[in-house]
Amino acid sequence: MNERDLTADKMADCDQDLPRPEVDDYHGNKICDPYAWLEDPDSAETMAFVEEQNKLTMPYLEQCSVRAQFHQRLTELYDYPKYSCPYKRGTRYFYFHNKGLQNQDVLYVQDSLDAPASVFFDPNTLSDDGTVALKMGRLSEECEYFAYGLSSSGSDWVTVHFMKADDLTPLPDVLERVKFSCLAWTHDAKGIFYNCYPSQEGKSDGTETTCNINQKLYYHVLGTKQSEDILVAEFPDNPKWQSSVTISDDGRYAIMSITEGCEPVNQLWYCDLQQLPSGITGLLPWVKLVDNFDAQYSYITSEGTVFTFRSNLDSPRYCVINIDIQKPDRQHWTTLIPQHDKDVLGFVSCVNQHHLLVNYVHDVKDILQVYELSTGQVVRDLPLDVGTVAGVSCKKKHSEFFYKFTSFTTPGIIYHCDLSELNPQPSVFREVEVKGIKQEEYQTTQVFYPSRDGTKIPMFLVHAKGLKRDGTHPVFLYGYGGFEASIQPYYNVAYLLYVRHLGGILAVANIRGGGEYGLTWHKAGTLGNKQNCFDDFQCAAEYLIQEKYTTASRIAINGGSNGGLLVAACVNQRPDLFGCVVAKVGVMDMLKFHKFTIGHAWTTDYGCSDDAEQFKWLIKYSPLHNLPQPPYSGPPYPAVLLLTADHDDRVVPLHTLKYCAALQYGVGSSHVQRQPLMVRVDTRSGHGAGKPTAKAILEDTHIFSFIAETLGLSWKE
Ligand code: X97
Repeated sequence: MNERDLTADKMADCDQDLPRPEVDDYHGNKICDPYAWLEDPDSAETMAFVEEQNKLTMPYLEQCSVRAQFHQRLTELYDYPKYSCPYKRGTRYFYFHNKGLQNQDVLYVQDSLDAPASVFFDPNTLSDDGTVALKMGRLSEECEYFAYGLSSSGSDWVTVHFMKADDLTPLPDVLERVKFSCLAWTHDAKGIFYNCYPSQEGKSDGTETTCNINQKLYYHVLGTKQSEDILVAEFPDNPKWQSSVTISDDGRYAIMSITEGCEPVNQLWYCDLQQLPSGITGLLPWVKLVDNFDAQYSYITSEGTVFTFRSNLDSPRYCVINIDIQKPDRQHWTTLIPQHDKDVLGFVSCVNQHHLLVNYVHDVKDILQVYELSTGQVVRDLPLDVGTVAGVSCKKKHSEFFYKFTSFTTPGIIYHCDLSELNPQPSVFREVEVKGIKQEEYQTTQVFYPSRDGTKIPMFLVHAKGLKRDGTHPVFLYGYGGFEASIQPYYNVAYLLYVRHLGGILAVANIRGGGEYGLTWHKAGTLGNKQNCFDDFQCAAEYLIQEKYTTASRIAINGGSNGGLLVAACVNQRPDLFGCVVAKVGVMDMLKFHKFTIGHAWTTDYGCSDDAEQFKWLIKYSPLHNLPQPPYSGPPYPAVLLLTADHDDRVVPLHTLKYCAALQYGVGSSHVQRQPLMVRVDTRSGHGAGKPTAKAILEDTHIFSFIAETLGLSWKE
């Protein structure tokens, strides 16, 4: 197909009897956008569309044959106690805990690890339906104050509040218009650095689609009004820049990282707070240690003027470097821990004054070690089972630390270790059990399958022990493939329920675009290479069929956000390869995503249709622009369930709504299409973070009921 044909092919007929047909010109290519009217979330037409869709979808989901059993069993199994690692501030310990079915985790405090715990902050008291969530909680260095963000209905917008940490007295300070923000106390506890956006026209409750640009960095002095906050950094020439401040471990420096979009690169500016004669009073005299976007530098710790960073400078698998800010020229920078031959250096944290807690990722499984800060030499291994370190808590000035291990079949084991002991050994601090699920009945394996270009792709499989490869098993195939995010083993009772009661196999494909093997793996799935993600995912399905786990009609594919794009692009390319598609909060309009909220930040992974060459990449796979036009007579599409929510201001609902309309128009016209093509639009809900437990259980119930119904699965007691 030549380019002209390709474009002509995407020119949806504009003869549809719809209001305000829109045609856009991209570098001389006319692209019709017949459902552009769905971009206004508040128009009567959009509201009617959503209502009509839900009126079809919700009764369908509610009548699925396994729905009641799935909901009851999921509620039962989800009702197990969940804990975070405790962390020490001042002399006390803090940890999050959920008794089982509480909508939001509760923050507890205790005087010592074996003293009774009391509630420190309970978000469940803030709303009846659990839709107000705690986002970012920061105790000041000596534990005088607690600053915390609240977000409503799943929106990215945050309002910051404050309270005294000793007697829980609320303080009157309130910070509004906060989004994608740091929250960093100065060690004197006088105030806090945070980011916010200028006020905008119209509403800002997470249902708007307004572009987020010109974020600024402020210092708020406790006890003053937000209107008096001190602007400490702004970038009027670079509206897409976002900043974030960390205070050095010794409290002396404010270290500012500047990013543009989602690429793992940042500039690095710092300010010596001790050199400010009258404190923080205006734009800070920032010193630019790195003034370009060549690599990423994440602060780990500092000893005097020697700063230690995790970096990908000439190291796609990351390394640890030292920079003495008194000798800032690159020729003086030194490598403390060089990049590993194969494994990716994950997080690094300083503990016990002179140690580093170092994580490596080896074929998608975590490794944890203790290093000497002064030499960069390993001093001990912390043995782990096959899985993931789901959390660590430590502080430079404390000798003890905690880490939490999890896997597809382990809900969570928290270990405690004290490096001040003679021969420190980690011990199990807390282990939770899920009653009703026998871990030993399940088996997790990792396979490596070839993609279209021969690249070996890792994939985890979780299924009943002793499963026969007779090609009959339903599969739930999950992928993400972007933004250098690694999909490591994690615990999810809904998955185990699918395995146990629906006879399924969980398959998690670690496709390119993620960070599983570092920056090279990530870049191999971005920009002009994005098709690699779709090839990797389709090859996962083909491998599972070829190895006689399943057949195409029994494969359900699932992804959210960038993963929603993944599954939607894959079903357009291979409608015959899957039995069911569940796309959550997906990016579906690749020509316009950069125009809404924070979409512009994703051009680092996707490119942008404003650029002629990048337009050509995007038009080839954009889910919205590669749907069939009626009359469609190709292979029927699998069952499709799309999910979005009214307060999703990360990936605005219009992506899913426009895609849904075009899918129903194009594929729904086919005489051979029997499987449903539906959308579920939730209310008082967002992109996913902070979702109350009751909503999460209901959503998973609907997803798995839809899969069971459309793949023809029945409940096994
Ligand atoms: C975002 O869209 C996050 C948007 C805001 N944001 C950036 N850079 C981040 C950030 O633009 O939070 C960042 C954080 C983690 C990972 C990547 C970027 C940042 C801000 C301040 C300081 C440092 C970093 N994200 C993507 C998303 O939600 C994926 C990861 C975060 N998508 C939805 C991508 C496509 C669909």
